[in-house]
Amino acid sequence: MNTQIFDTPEVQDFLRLASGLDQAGGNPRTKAIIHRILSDLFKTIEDLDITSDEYWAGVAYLNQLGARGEAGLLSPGLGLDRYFDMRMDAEDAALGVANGTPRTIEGPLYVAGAPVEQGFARLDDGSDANGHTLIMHGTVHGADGRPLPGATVEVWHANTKGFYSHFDPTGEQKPFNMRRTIVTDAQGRYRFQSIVPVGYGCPPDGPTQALLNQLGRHGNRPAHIHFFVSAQGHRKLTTQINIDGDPLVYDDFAYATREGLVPPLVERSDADSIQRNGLSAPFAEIAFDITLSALVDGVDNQIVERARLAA
Ligand code: MBD
Ligand code: FE
Repeated sequence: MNTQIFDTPEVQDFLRLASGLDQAGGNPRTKAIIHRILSDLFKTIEDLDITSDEYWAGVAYLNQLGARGEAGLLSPGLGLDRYFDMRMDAEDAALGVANGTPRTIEGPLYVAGAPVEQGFARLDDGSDANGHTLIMHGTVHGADGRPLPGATVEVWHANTKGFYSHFDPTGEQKPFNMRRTIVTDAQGRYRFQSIVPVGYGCPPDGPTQALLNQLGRHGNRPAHIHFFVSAQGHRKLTTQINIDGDPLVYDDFAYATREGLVPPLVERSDADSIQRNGLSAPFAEIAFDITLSALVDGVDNQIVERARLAA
């Protein structure tokens, strides 16, 4: 039987009561958001005739999600992070703001406080036995197209098991392995040596993967490298590049792949390239230039504040 009570004055009054709308204290914005979400949830329960058992399974699920620290992982998995990017893109389009390099989601695994290096950094500590050397480099350009000396390029990525330092369940990685902040040189260039990362997979026994299983979806990302790029007079860019050729480049559970963010990866095995990079074995090379967008009316109108680990 599908009980229909949502639209009664009794339920509508109850929603306002539960959301504190009849109280003088509290935060009006919180009240408005809770009133809307609670109303949508009540309506969903009625429309889909959600059972008590289903509801309490959901409550238990939220507790598991928090206990495992996976709320920030389910979020991109359900496309919410991508949705916020779509909204920022649309906001820019409406304002006539041009973006050079496309934004894409931050993800949950950034750590503040990485070592700062000038122009060049070695990201890996050489301990990943399966590591294939990667040389990545490019120029950071301003909104006017000119190179930007002194821009900061924060970069972070996974190892060959798809694990990030500070979040590695094996405990193998030292703090800030494969995390650096590189300051661009006088020509606006950044350059780093690291190893080619491998794609991330959600913890197979975790609540995010459990829900994805219910949706018939996988929980894997293609290999990728994250960036925050900041410079005077410009908006902070949050983006990633994918490793070209990864079979999941266009099948990312977190929906972060975008046109313009899959630069070619070139294998270099000639003696000259190896020597010029101070290496002793073949390596992969990625060239990737970055163009920032200008401040809007003198401010970064899209800066994102969120809880982030700092070490
Ligand atoms: C990641 O490495 C990541 O970038 C995202 C978005 C989600 C999970 C793991
Ligand atoms: Fe990532």
